[in-house]
This record gives sequence, C-alpha cells and structure tokens, in this order.
Amino acid sequence: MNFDVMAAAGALDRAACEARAVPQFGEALDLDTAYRVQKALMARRYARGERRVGMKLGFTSKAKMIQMGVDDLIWGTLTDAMLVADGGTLEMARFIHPRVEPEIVFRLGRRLGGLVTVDEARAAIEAVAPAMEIIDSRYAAFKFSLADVVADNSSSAALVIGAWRTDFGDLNHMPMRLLFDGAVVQAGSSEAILGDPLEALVAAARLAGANGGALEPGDIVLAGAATAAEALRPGVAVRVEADGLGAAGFSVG
Ligand code: OOG
Ligand code: MG
Repeated sequence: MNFDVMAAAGALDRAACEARAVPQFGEALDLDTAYRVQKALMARRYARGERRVGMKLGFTSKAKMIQMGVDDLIWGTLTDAMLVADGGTLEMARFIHPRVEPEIVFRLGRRLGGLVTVDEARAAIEAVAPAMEIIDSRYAAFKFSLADVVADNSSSAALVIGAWRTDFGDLNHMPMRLLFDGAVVQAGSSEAILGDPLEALVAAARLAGANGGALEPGDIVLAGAATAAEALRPGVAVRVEADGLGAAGFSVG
C-alpha cells in the first residue's frame, strides 16, 4: 500500500507538539498500517527522550464505543512525559481539545504476554490505582476512523494516577465517578470495562504478545474508560472516585 507512514507519523507528532489539529487520513489508511504509524510516532518521541512506561487500552466499554462511533478494542503506548502528578495542574494550552476519562490502572509485578487467563492476569498485578486518562485527538473536531485513532497513539495525551494499592480486593462491580468542581459529570461501574477490568489486562497481554512483545514487570496498563469522556475547560477541578479503591484529582490551568 502506498501510504507514507513516516510522513503521517511526523504530521501527528507535530500536531501534538504544536497543539494544532490535522485532517484525518480516512480511507487511505488501514488498521495494520495505522499501527505502523503509531510505532513510527513513538520512535520519534523516544528519540527526543521520552521513555515507555506501559500500555493503554481504548474502547473497552460500550459507553466509549457509542460516544466515538467505533466498535473495536485499540491500544496505545504510555510514556513518562504523559504523567501528571495526583493533585497537580494540567496546562490546557498544551492540548487541542482535551477530554478526561475515569479509568483503573494496573502495575505489573510479573511478565505477562500472549494468551493468559483472568487468574494469571490477576496474579501478575503488583498494584492497582484509580486513574484518569486525558485524551486529545490530534484530528480536527475529535473525529476519526478506527485506523486514524490508532495512528494517533489512540488519542492518549496525559495520565493522572492515584495512590497505588497492593491490598486490593474485588475490582469488578466497583462504582466509579468523574467529578468536575465537586459535581458528578459521569458515573459508571468498573464492570463496564469488558465485563471485568481484569479482562482488559488479559487483552493487553494478548495484544502485546501479538506484537512480538509482552508486558514487563513495572509496566502500567490503563484498562480503558468506564464511562464516556468529558471535555475539559480551564479552571475546573477534576476528580475520579472508585469505591473501595480510592480517588485522584487534578486541576486544569
Ligand atoms: C480514543 C481513546 C479511547 C478509552 O479509554 O476508551 C480510550 C478516543 O476516544 O479518542 O482511551
Ligand atoms: Mg482511555
């Protein structure tokens, strides 16, 4: 296929750096090529000094699939440059049209790759935390095909992680809420994530394996949003609450 992977990666990288949207690639881009674009995009970022810290899954909940009009699970790469401290400030000006999602994040204590069971996935978890992903499509109007969004590192832009817990119990059927200035703007359950958030870890291991890799000890895995995403606005105080797990927050500057 005659698609310029390097040029697409460069365009998406510049769009993120300059906080300026680019047009979608649309029909010209297929899904396999899109993951090659994502890889080339990440290579550019690693060359600038960013370090991979883990993996994110996208569209693991019906709420997200419906909101964005897509119907398949996708993945992207998380780096150290995307981490925003719990209680910290996110500078709105660095982004195009950022949205926030309530999520759960896993930290692995063991290698996990290929086809694994839910029990094996659970046994590989070292710690769990409530989290928020800030997504910021580099495409105009936050509109894209599945291949477009994959090329754009699955819209990932930043990440806020709450206190890690090693003594976690059942992570399923956990009520989760997203609050803006103390008011609930999204509410759901961890069950919305593939029926059980541990299934997200099973899927992440499978996808990492299919790409010739694995999740390594210390890697973090974002399970995907439990609800639809909410658009950020300057000055708002954002908080995620996951009953039984904890909370995390940040403000938008
Ligand atoms: C794609 C990313 C989806 C999730 O948690 O489902 C995602 C997007 O909606 O722009 O991160
Ligand atoms: Mg997400």
